[in-house]
Amino acid sequence: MEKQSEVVLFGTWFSTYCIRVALALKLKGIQYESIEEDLNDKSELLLQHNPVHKKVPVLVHKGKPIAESLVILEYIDEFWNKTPKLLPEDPGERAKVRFWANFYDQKLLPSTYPIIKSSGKDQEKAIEVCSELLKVFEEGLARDFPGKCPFFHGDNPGYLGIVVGANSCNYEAFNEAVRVMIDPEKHQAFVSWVAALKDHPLMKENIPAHDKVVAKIRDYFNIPQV
Ligand SMILES: N[C@@H](CCC(=O)N[C@@H](CS)C(=O)NCC(=O)O)C(=O)O
Repeated sequence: MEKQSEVVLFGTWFSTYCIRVALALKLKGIQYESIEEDLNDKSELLLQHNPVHKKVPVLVHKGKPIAESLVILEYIDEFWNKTPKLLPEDPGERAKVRFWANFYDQKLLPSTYPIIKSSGKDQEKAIEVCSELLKVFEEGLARDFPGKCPFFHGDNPGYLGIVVGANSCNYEAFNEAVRVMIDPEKHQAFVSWVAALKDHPLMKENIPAHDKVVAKIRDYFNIPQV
């Protein structure tokens, strides 16, 4: 077991990207110290550790900083190279998992922000754009991982489950704080995969509480309480 101070996570409790890293560390049973950053007044240490992006999360392991959540997840999986693994062993399977994690980060997740920030017709349009991308995601995952929940690796959430679940396990909080963003009728596959994730103890114990997330979304995006 690592000494506590050997692994330090600079983050904020509500950041999807930071939750990913916390989930991976918890899944692997790695002890770590958590430093809560104020994103409006970032610490000197954070800026030193991530001079390029100046963002959380940063994982500092034995004094070496690692930035960018997807890079950090791979580092954790490689350094603590014991079960449960996040990524599959087979290079072809690993490539597919990485491909869809990148699609999620580069396309799907950014498509949700215009929904939060708009209203009326613009919001309807933004929901359509997001839904089209979600369809591509669902169909691609069904094709690449036939007959199984693509968010699991064995009995546990894998790399993709952690990437997607850190945000999507809170989708009901977004529904409440903003509006229904994902139509459960149109996206039965996604909703059922997320339900399986939410049922896993890793997610049950570590995804922030619904009411706390609703309040934070309203505060962060200046959404008045209705
Ligand atoms: N691509 C980055 C995104 C990290 C990110 O956007 N972090 C946000 C918090 S959710 C942040 O630190 N924002 C502060 C800022 O932009 O100044 C990752 O995967 O780690």
